[in-house]
Amino acid sequence: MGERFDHIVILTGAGISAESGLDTFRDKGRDGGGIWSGHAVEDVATPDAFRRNPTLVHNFYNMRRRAARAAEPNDAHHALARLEACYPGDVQIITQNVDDLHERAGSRNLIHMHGELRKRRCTACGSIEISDSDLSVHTSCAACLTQGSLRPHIVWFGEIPLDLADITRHLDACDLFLSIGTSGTVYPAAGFVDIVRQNPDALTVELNLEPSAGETKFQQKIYGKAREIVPSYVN
Ligand code: BV8
Repeated sequence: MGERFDHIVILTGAGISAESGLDTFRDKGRDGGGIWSGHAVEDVATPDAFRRNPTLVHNFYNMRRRAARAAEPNDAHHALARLEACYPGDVQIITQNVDDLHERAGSRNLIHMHGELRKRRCTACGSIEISDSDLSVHTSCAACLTQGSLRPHIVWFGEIPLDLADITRHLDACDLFLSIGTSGTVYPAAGFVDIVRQNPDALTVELNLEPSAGETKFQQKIYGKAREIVPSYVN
């Protein structure tokens, strides 16, 4: 990155974790590209699916929580953590991912706009707990002891993403916007680049395996595997 920026905002998606072995949503992953045991992610990651079949949805997230725990951050995660530690300007990551690979690589300025696999929320008392254990309809809330009231602290389709006001403040102040490993298919995240482009002095860059749905909105585009193109771009 030749020139000097004051506020770097980095949006990450499932593609940055792909080389850590975590399936993406829409690629031809091990489970056939966004399909989980015969269910489209959009059909499992919804409040209605949870109401209809909580055990199916718990199992979906239990499987992904175990996979995330077994995965390791890759060179792309480490490059972003180094950038935050060493760069003279502000570096803020906004991730759509629910794994904790950015944290485990050392990133601290991090917003999980779609929640986190390691957190569960009680629908009875609202408390949020951190735990790596499986969730089921028999699990009790540690705070209010209600059985079966816990749900993954994950933003499902049709639910409002977390920390949007904070995110908008970062996007308004941003002079470099990097979009890494996302297909640009889910809103409002896919529309963040439009907010940044309202500032004519901001530079927008897409780093992805292939052009995303929003590729024409970016001034610069770099295609390849995140663990190769991200370290070479940010170092
Ligand atoms: C909202 C957590 C209102 C869950 C996720 C009808 C009804 C209700 C809503 C809607 C509707 N129609 C449209 C909507 C809006 C909806 C939406 O956008 N739907 C889409 C399908 C059209 N959005 C919502 O519902 C959102 N909420 O709208 O609320 C509102 C909003 C604002 C203010 C007030 C009210 C909530 C959406 C959140 C859903 N939860 N995740 C979970 O993880 O289980 S979404 C999930 O998919 C991700 O979090 C991410 O956001 C999204 C896209 O995934 P990506 O990360 O991009 O991954 P993908 O597989 O798609 O792409 C991977 C990319 O990586 C590819 O481009 C690939 O080329 C690249 N790649 C692969 N390997 C590599 C690589 N790149 C580099 N290196 C590699 N090695």
